[in-house]
Amino acid sequence: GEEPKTLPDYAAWKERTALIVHSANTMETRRDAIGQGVVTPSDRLFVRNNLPTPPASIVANRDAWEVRIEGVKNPKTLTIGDLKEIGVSTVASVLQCSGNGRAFFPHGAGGTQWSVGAAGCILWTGVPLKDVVEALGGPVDGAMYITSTGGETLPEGLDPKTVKVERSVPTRAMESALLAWGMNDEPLPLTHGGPLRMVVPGYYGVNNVKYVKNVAFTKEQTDVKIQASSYRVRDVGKKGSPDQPSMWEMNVKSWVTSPLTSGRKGRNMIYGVAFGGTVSLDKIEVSLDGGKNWQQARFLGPDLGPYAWRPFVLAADLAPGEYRIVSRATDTKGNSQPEGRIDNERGYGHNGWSDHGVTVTVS
Ligand code: MSS
Repeated sequence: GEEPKTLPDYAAWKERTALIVHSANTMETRRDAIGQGVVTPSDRLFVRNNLPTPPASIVANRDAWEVRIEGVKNPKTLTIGDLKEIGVSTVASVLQCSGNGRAFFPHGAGGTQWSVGAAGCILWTGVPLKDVVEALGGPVDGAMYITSTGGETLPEGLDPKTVKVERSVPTRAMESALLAWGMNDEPLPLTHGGPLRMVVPGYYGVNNVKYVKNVAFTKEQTDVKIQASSYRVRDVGKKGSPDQPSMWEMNVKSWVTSPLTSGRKGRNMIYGVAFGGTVSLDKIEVSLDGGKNWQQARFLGPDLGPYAWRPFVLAADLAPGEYRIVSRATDTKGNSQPEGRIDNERGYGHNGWSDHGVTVTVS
């Protein structure tokens, strides 16, 4: 549809010119606004809400927000004030929507037509989940999943299971998960889940539950729709079901952020971003001829750890002409971006390098 001109109230503080506003619930960073920084400025970060944002009153007294921890030896309700006494850590991680890149699928995958901008690299500050769990006696025997519940008030008249934002991730995520109250060195904005958010570094956006009010160690995955049938990778035309892969660990990915359409003959600096999900990066290559020849590009700025993205740059001396510029990241386990995409009903997890390329005219 037509692009709405204004930002919704709850996101009015965002930098309008840096965003494509798809709807009142979905905004992505423009490709030319991603920049060359190691961290995405908060006012440029994409937004994706499945439900109306809770009222601002929930961030009026942040330290009083309560989260219930269950499925541990000593279940307990803790305030953010309590959490702050248990421990604190800061982790850089990429927040990326499962459907980032959906716009490139030719079958017209349903949902927001995200290009590359439903992603950003954020500094999250909070308490390591494993410290909280340890303080409460550890997980109950047989716990397989960490199940987090969002704090939205559910719309009336609907089956809660069809609308509730509740996500289960495997307990292996406990090593890096964080209950975060800070984002980019500021109190976590309501727009991004304040006062408290579950952060699962290297996992797709949906697992990073905002306004988290309940965290449970469970034997089974939750049976709510957003877990059981949504965010499942399946063939085009198939319905979602619990036996299909869930959108958990992100795959290795990169894209060029500049130039996007035109350049001047001579030296051009080609910029982009790359990340490996839960695995750190080994290298990033750039091709100026649509993938026939590759050159190794150089990472730019400090390495903020395995879950962060790395801006990259390649200096290229270009004669007038047309260039198909693509990038391909490889992680330290040897996983590389594929050339193509894996078609799937909802257009999830696209990391193919070909579709993410840009055609640049140099004159
Ligand atoms: N949480 C809650 N609570 N709610 C909602 O809705 N969403 C998801 C996550 N979390 C939600 C939550 C998603 S889906 C995403 S991406 C993310 O979040 C986003 O974020 P920001 O902050 O950006 O908005 Mo896809 O995979």
